[in-house]
Amino acid sequence: MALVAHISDTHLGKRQYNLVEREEDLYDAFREAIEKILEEHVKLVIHSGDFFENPRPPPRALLEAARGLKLLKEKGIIVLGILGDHDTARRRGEIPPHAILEDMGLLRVVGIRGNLSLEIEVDGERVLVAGLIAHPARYRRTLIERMRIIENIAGKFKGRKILVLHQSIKEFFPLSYEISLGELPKGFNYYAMGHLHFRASKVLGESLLSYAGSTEIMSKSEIRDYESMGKGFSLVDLSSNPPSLNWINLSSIRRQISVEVDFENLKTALQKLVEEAAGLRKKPLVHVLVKGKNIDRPLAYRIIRNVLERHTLTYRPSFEEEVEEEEIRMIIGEREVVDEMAAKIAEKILGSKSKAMFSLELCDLLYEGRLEEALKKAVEFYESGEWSK
Ligand SMILES: [Mn+2]
Repeated sequence: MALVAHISDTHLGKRQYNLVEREEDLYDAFREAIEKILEEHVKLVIHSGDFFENPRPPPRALLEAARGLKLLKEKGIIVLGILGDHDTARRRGEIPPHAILEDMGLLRVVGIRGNLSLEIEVDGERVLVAGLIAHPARYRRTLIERMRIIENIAGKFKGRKILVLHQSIKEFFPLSYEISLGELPKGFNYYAMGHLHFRASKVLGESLLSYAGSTEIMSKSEIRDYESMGKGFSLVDLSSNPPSLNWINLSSIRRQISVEVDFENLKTALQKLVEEAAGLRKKPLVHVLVKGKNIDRPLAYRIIRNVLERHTLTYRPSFEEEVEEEEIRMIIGEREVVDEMAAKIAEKILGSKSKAMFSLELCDLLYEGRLEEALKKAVEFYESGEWSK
């Protein structure tokens, strides 16, 4: 067996910004990925979790999944998957959507019901695929225990071995993680990772680890990575040590453009953006951060709407008010002065005294780790109706 397609975080059923077009975009990306997988003559497809956005996906998402997987099955391609944090059933007695696909013979799930591994035959060769359901950080100890069990299973198996996980690894995402590289079970040829939405890979001696990344831009924070790395799935050749990796890009992905513009240049900057985006297959989604002093927001909204409305799927404006230099210098002073200045600045940015007071009190409470009180305060503020003023 040589080629394996590794796909992840397809999030079918997700509807970004509650736009039906964005739900469609994710189906488009999935369909294109299936088409491209078929072109590559792979025999095995690994899905490393978050197949669906939610454990109760809309029927449309299930239909898209079933149709895609059926095309693979017709070509004799085996599909194996694990559950991610998004599509794991959360209530007792509830089954994950994957169970339907499994029942139809379209997908085999590892990492649930005590099935931590599966031996399959690919091109006349025995292959071990082990995997675990996504474990949140609070179940780290269970995760580590289960990874040790998997390491034992792998130790007894002669042949190619793949481990599938849906976790964040410290070395790839130090901001939030459940495990570090050194804690992974040893002995696998390929570590097929899901959960982090960016593409990443690392050679570990004779083995290869890679995050396939998400198939579409699921949030604003993924734009930069998409621009530099593209998005799609991974093609892994297991015949060498370490295995080799090829990123396959999808072309159906909707561009998202994130710009920072000075209020004075708003119109010209947006016009230029529209010109540059004219050749795109799908209308882009634009995030605009308007910066400046005393921004005339109604005017800014008008300019943004006039220039972008017809040329974008949607636009997401946000504002950043510049703080006077004098005000910044004063902040480095007495506590009372600081509080007073902070209140002034917050009022300027948020547009009302009550919102400013609320935000500062909230900051204080959170800073001191008083989460319960902060939550109570937030609920009170929400219920008071002050937030919408
Ligand atoms: Mn995830």
